[in-house]
Parts: sequence; structure tokens; C-alpha cells
Amino acid sequence: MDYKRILTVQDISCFGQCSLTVALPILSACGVETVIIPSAVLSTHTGGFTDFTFRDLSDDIPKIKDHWVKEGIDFDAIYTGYLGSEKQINMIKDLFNSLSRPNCIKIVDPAMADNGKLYYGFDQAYADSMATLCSEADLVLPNITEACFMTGFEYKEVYDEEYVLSLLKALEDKGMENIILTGVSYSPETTGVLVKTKGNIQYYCHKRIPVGSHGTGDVFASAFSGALLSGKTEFDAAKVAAEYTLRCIENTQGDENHRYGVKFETAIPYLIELLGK
Ligand code: PXL
Repeated sequence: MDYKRILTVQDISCFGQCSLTVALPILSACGVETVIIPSAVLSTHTGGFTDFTFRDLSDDIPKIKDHWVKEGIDFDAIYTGYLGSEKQINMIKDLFNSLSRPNCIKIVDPAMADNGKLYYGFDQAYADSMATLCSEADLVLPNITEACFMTGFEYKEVYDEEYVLSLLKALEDKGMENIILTGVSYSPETTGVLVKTKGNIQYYCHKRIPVGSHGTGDVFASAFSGALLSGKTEFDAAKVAAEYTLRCIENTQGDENHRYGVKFETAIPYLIELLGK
């Protein structure tokens, strides 16, 4: 039985259904051994809450790495999400070098912005630094906003295919070869994901639900990474992740008290069905 081991590095937002509290169960559901490094511990995610706690765990990252190197612990894939600081971005580069098995897939979700804005606490220097990490990854998963911040490209709410292709080219110029660009929407009723691998571009278009939910980028990136490691191609993994994320949003709609993350747990059986397990 093919049993893959992935390391994911992102924060623990104790409440809010994002980052590690989403990545760990989703990757496990995909049948992948999931190892974590928490980059920080927050009481909630930063969007939509005030006065949240934030404990930076940067100092632990090199120590955990050193221990694992000594123990010979290594990975088939390393997937990073929300990181707390530029310092941590540089630490991830070191993890890539020290903890990769041969053919390790390095996946970076530059989780730092959405809807034309950087998340609380991030600035352009952080985005520039994230672009350098992305250039060292095998696969990057930015949304349109993140792609714009990493390239200096103008952010647009409404755009056409020519704009998106130029944005892809700008990412390539920054050294990103294989790109999964999320939230690519050419009409109000639809959205989709553009998958560029080895110079080949494919677009998966699906229904758009016009509500903004937190953590859906993390749900998508986790399901994508899990599906990829379970043997899907990049395009098929993007399709699985898109359909699963859509179902999570649908399962959350209509609950006025649930305005933070999505009810991703309720759609885990659907994810397993999509994976064909
Ligand atoms: O879902 C992305 C995310 C992860 N972690 C923290 C966040 C956010 C988005 O706001 O604040 C702490």
C-alpha cells in the first residue's frame, strides 16, 4: 500500500476552522500520514475578530527540524499555509532543504490576502518575501489577490482571460513554474481554478456561491495536497478540491450563527467519494 507522509506548517487558530484545524483532518481523510509544525497559536483567525491572542512559535521551528534531522524523519511532501512572519518564511526554505525525501513535492499556499487586501499584520515586504518562497516551491496556490501582491500586478475585480494569462506570466517571471490559481471568475455565476503545469494550462469552471467565508483557501489547499498525494494529477486534484470546497460552503449556507469558517467536517464523506477510495 502506498502510504505517503506530508508535513504541513501553518498556524493553529484555536477557533475559526482554518489553517491546521482544517488541514490535519482533511489530509488524514485523504489517507496521508500528516505531520505538523504549528507556526503560531492564535485564539481565533485574524479576520472578523478583534483582540485575538497570538503566540509566535518561530523559535521552535529550527529546533523541531534539528531533532527530526537527527532522527532521520523526512517527507514526501511539505505544504505551507499561513505563516507568522518573514523570519518564518526563511525557516521554511531551510525545512525544504533539510527534510525532503527524493522527489519531495513542495507546495506553498501564500495564504496572506484576499479580495484585494492583505490580511491583518502583513505588508508588501511580507508579500515580496513570500514570492521568494514560492519561487522555491514545486507548486504554488495563490488566489488572484495574492498573485497580484507577489508580482506588483494591478488587482481587478472584473477581468478577462487576457488579464489572467498576463498574471500567470508575471508569476512565471518571479520563478513560479507550476501554478494553481484559485478564484478565477469570468462571470458572476461561475468561478474556477486555473491549473498551469509543465507549460500546459487548463481551467476548471464551477458554480460560484456569492458568500465570503473564512478558511476556504485552506480547505482547498489541504484537499488539493491530499488528493495529489493520493495519486491524482494536479488538474484532477484541483477538481476534487474545488468540488469539496463548494460542498463545504453549501453545507454552511443559511446558518446565520456560522459566519467564520465552513462546516468542512460534514462533507468529508463526499471528499472520500471524490477521491474514489
Ligand atoms: O485562512 C487563512 C488564515 C489562517 N490563519 C490565520 C488567519 C487566516 C486568515 O485570515 O488570520 C491566523
